[in-house]
Amino acid sequence: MKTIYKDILASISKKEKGLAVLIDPDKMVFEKVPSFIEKVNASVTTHIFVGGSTVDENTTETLVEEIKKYTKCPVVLFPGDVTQITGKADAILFLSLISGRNPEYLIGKHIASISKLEETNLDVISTGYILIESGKETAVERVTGTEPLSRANIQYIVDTAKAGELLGMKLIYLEAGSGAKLAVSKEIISKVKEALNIPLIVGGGIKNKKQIESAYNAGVDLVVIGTAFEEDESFFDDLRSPLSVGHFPKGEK
Ligand code: 1GP
Repeated sequence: MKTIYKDILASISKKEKGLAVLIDPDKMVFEKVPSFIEKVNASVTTHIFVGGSTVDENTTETLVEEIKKYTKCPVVLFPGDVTQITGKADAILFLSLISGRNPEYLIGKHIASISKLEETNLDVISTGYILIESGKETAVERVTGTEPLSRANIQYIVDTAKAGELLGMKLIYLEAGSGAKLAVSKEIISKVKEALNIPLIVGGGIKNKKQIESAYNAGVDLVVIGTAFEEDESFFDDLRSPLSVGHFPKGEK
């Protein structure tokens, strides 16, 4: 069994921060994997997340195998669907969309995934996934048929995150949605962090170093970025030198 979650906790206890690059199997051109991963390796990236809202069956497994040839970074599945589960990765965010009221995304897909998951050695990380309003409709909203939480009602977001923790979830992920117009605000992050005793992940609409640092300063433990790297790989050049905070060490192969 891999120890990705334990490693995250150990890094947090040393006040280190994580940066995950999200690769969508639907958007990544297979031939570009070696050069893309070379940039990931030269940057402060600590994790590679793989997943998307709609992905063809088997594409994820082939992509994960290819990525693993070139990096020591742990590969964590961030699945939009049961078909994206593969034992070739190191861990999986076992996401329950606790901001929504669609039973399929709260528990249904989880039950459907068990036979597949039990064939793997993935580190299964129970994650409270909270979608937050971000200025326009996002794929998560469309695919799951759920409403995001209002940005203005911070106490409700805090209570949702805390309920996730008290239900035994090991991580909370505040999601503005891929390509979000507005990233999750500093105010929301700091209030949620204050209430939690488990690690906090934030993603959606984060496009530059300043936004990453601002999220860290507000209390995020791990930032997730996808679109900004898809649109411009030179963003990795800004992330070669250490940011204002230390980063988790990369994993061992
Ligand atoms: C989406 O949080 C991730 O699920 C990343 O979002 O693509 O906007 O970076 P971006």
